[in-house]
Amino acid sequence: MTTSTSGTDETAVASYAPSAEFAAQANAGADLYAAAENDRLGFWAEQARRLHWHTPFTEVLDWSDAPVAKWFADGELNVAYNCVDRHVLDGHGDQVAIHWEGEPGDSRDVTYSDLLADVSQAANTLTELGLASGDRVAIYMPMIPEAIVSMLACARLGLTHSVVFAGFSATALRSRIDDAEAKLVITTDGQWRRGKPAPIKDTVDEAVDGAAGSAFENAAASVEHVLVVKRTDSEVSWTDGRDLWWHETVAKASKTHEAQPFPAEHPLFILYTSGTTGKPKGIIHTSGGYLTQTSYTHHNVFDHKAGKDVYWCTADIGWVTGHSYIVYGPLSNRATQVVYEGTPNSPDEHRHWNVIEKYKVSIYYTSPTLVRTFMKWGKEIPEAHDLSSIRLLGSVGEPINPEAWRWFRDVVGGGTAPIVDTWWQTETGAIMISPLPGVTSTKPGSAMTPLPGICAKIVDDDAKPLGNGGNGYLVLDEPWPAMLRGIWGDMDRYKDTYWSRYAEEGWYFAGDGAKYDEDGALWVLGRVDDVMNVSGHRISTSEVESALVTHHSVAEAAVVGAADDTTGQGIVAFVILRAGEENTGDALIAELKAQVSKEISPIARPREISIVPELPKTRSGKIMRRLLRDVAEGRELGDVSTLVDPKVFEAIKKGR
Ligand code: 6R9
Repeated sequence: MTTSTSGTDETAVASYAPSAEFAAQANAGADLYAAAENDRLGFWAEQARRLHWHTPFTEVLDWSDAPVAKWFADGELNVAYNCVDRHVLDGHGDQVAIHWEGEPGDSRDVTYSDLLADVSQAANTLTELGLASGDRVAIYMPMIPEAIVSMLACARLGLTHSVVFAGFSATALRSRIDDAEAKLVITTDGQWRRGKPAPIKDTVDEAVDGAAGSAFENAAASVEHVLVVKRTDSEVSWTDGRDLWWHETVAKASKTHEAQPFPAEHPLFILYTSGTTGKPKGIIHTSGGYLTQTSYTHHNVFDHKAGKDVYWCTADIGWVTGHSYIVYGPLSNRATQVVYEGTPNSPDEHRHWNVIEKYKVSIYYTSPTLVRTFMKWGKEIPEAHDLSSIRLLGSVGEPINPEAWRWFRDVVGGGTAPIVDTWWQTETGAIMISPLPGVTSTKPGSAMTPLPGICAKIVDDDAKPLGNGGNGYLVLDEPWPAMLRGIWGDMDRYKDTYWSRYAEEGWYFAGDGAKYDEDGALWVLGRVDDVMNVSGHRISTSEVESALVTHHSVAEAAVVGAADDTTGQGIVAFVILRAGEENTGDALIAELKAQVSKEISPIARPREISIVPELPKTRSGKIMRRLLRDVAEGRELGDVSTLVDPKVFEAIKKGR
């Protein structure tokens, strides 16, 4: 329902109020903001009591060792017990935890009782292998239930997992194994990708063995065992004594295991951020605070109702979104969720909509880049399906342009589903800025407001807080339960990266630009290095991209600031056309430039626009603007190793 139009600048947009019907049944009401404001730490203590504590905490926050926080430090809990055992003990063992869809069309339902048996078996095996609390385990697996079981088995034993996205190279895997000194690697023989098995164990062998002349000459010193799930029945090479089959070990172990409590600050996982330069950063998360905030946000932001909703987060467990919103948040809330192994166009572009119809998915959480891909494929595809089960949509990963937001709501959400645009980071561990779906009137493209209990500010270079209309840097000015506790093995880098910019104030520097519009809604504008400066005007790449995709011919756009003698930076855009749209060359380019002038202002008019068939993306779906900047400035390309398909550049250069 469109209720109001506000403002006169480029963010002048209609806002969408929650329907009375949705608001009446929502988990979270406006009182949540008041409660958190009134007594922030008391509020978090109450949220922490969503969990089962073996030893209740008496202390909420200890910030005396800032910037390393301790939350609920004298409490003890077991994360896996909270995600599995207690639901079974509460009588919900027969509820489906995971509706798993394999890419080739096989499927499996895993109930909470099944999950408890599986996690217990894995925990017993890991114990037999000599692993003990505090040891690190690398997980390099496709999206199969055993990946989730492995994470939970580690959590159960106090082992710290490091999940490495299964699309990463042997070199990337090895550097993460070495950095964390992992004793065990859990993997599969292969994975299904677009109807074909692709090897995985081979990559693990290459990483763990090393070889003369490769990036790593010697075998990984820390790795004692490699545990292998059979998924594709592919031929693999085998190292006796080191390698073990899951079906010969885990599947034969005892199905009972008693979970022991661990202190709230026990490390739960390390997750390496896809750093584009330098050594990857191993972001450390701990147990009690992390589980509190993932559980709280999953319940309130997604309005999740245990036993009723069918939830689907389309992320991969190799990313933080998979950790927090496939594994820990949803399972702590006794969700029934879909886990899908493959790509969205396998066997065809109907796959997601078929899955939604099959399981009657009610909450669907995905990324703007996937929404834009669906737009490119055409709305006839989702329109051929009954998507009426969907009652809430979520977006994460980058700013969602208003055009994609409206398409998502209209075509996928039946014109009524609220959209939660959730801003957060690997470092924040859980959602920080987002609408509450029964409370907030949302504006397409804005993440709106910090959640109850979360404090954020937009400030300028001199730490001056900005008001409505202000455009500056996003900082988090109070500690939060799921915050990172450091960078593995490099606390100086932790302090330097996040806490040195506003050291005096003691604020966390998020690295994102943001602004408040005249109604006080918060717009995340993208990484600070994605904010261009043209003739002294700060213009965000995502704003120009949004303007471009409002043109009916454009499916997706990426914008970079390229060095310009006169204006400092000039705006260079790369656009992909929608299927069936004709490329009329100069005429179309002139139209697109005019469109941006009209939507934003003539100062945002791109200097150059290239029509290209693809955009370079990382495996997590982020556009690599750094590389586009290289193209725009006529430089040799930088490091392309994190790209899905390095060959896209041949096509991009032809388009120029
Ligand atoms: C969860 C995740 C973090 C960076 C973050 C920001 C961008 C994420 C966003 C968003 C605008 C949103 N980002 N969500 N920007 N609106 N709703 O994506 O973590 O991979 O660490 O990336 O992603 O730039 O700083 P991560």
